[in-house]
Amino acid sequence: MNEKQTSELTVAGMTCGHCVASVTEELQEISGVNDVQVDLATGRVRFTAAQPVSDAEVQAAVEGAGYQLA
Ligand SMILES: [Cu+2]
Repeated sequence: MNEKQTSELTVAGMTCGHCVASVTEELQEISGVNDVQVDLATGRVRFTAAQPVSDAEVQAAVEGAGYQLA
């Protein structure tokens, strides 16, 4: 019923593939989120979600991984 929504954000402080994996994993734990794509060089993160995801959930996930929204 709901259309997939694409979100984009920028995460500060990622330096390697492990950082990318951590952020990806945390975001995927938000219900409805999939297709998380992280560009390490720019910090840009894109994901699609099958249901609305709040900014607070995204921020909590990023911070839970140990990073900050830029
Ligand atoms: Cu790292």
